[in-house]
Amino acid sequence: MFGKILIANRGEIALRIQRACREMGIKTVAVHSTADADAKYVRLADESVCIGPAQSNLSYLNIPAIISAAEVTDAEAIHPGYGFLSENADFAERVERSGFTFIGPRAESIRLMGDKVSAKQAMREAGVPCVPGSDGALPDDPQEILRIARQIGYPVIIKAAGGGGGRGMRVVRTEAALITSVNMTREEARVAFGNPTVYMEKFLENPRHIEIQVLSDNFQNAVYLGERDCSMQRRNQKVLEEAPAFGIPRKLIDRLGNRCVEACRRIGYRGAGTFEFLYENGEFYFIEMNTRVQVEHPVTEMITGVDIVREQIRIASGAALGYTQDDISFSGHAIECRINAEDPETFSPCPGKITEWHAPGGLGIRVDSEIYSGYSIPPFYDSMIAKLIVSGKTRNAALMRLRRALEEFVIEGVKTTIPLQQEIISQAEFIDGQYNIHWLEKYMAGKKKA
Ligand code: MV4
Repeated sequence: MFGKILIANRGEIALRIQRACREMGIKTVAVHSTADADAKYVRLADESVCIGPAQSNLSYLNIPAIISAAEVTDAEAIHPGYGFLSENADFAERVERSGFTFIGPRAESIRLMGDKVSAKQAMREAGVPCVPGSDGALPDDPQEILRIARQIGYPVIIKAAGGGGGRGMRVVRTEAALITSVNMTREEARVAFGNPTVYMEKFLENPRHIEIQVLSDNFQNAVYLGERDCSMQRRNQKVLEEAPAFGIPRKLIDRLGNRCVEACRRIGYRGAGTFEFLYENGEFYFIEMNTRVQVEHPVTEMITGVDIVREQIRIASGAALGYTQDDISFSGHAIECRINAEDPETFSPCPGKITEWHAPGGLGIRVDSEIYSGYSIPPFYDSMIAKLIVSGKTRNAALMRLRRALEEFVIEGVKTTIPLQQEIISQAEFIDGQYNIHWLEKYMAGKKKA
C-alpha cells in the first residue's frame, strides 16, 4: 500500500479522499491555490503545498506544479478527485511517466471514453445497449447525413465527439433544419473542443438519467454497485440524486449491471467508473462513461456499505477486489442534496462569509463538506458547499429524514439552494417518483408564471 498520496483537488472531495487515506494509514499531501490557504482540507492534511494563484488554470489545472509538489513531498500516488484534471488523459500519462501512480483508469481508457464516438463504439461492441444513431462519426456528404437521419427518424440530436456532460449538442426536429444544424454543431465543436467530429442519435424526449457505478481491478475482477437516479437537474447541474432508482425492476438493473461489468473486463478498465444511461419506456440507452469518482458517489456508499474512494486507492495500489458480485448487497434508500451557495431562484453564485454553520446530524445523516463558521467561500470555484446525504430503510423513510435534516441545517451569510430542495421534496411528483430530466426546469418555469 502507498505510504503517501497527493490529492490534486480542493474542497469537500479533497477532504473526502483525505478521510479515506487516514483510515488506511496513508499520509496525505494537500495542494492549494493562494485563495484556499485557509481551507479546512489544507489544515487537516499532513502536508500542504501552494501550487499557484486563485485561477484554476494556474493552480488546480497546472500539471507541472502538481507533479513538482508530488516530487518535493515524496508522494507515491496522485488522486485527482472529480473535475479539474480527473479526466485528462495527458495528466494521467504524465503522472505515470514521472514515476507516480495515477489513482484512476489507464490513460488509454480515459482517452477512449473522452471521445464520445469511440466510447459508444466500444460499448456497443461490448454488448452495452446504446441510443440508436449513426454508427460512428457523421460523414461530410449532406446526402449521406440526410439518409442517416431518415433511417433513425426525427427528432434526432447532433452531439460533438469531444463534448459530453451536455456541452456541444443540438436537437433537430425536421429535415429542413438538419444540414444547417450539423454544420453549426461542427463549428461550435471545432472552437470549443478542437475537434469538429459530430455524431447523431435518436432524440429521446422524456428520459430519466440513470447511471451504474462499477469497480474493476487489474485482474479482470469487476462488480457493479447498483444505480443512481440523477434526473433531478437543471442546465446539466444535478440538484439531488438517489439510489436505488424509483420503480425500475431489480432484474433490469442486474442485467444492465452485468453488461457494464462485462464491458469493463473487455476494455481492461481499472478503478471506479460510471456508465451513464438514458432510461425511457423500460429501456436503457448508454450515452457516456465517466472515468472518475463522482460527486454523487455517497448515495451508492450508503446503500452498499462500500467505500468507493478506499476501493479506488486499493485498486491503484495493485490489490485485487477480493470480493465478487454475490458479496455486494443493496439495502435501504439514500438521497443526496447538493447544497450550493447560490440564489435558489436564479442559481447565480453567492460567495461570501459563512457567519453561522450548524450541520444536521443523527441516524442516517451524512454531511460531506469542508465548511465551518467563519469560513469565506472564495468566488473562483464551484459553488457547491456541502452534500447532505440521508439514508433510510425505505424511500419514504429517507424522504422524511431528508425533510428533517434540511430543516435542521443552519447556514447564514450566504444564500443556498436548501429552500429549492425543500420545495422539490414536497412536490407530489417527486414523492411519487414521477420525474425525469425535464421535471425541474418545467417546475421552475411554471413557478415563474404563477
Ligand atoms: C440525450 C438526450 C436525449 N436523447 N441524448 C445531456 C447531457 C449529456 N450527458 C447527454 N445529454 C442528453 N443526451 C439523446 N439521444 C437528452 C440529454 C439531456 C440530459 C441527459 C441527462 C441529464 C440531463 C439532461 C438534460 C438535458 C438533455
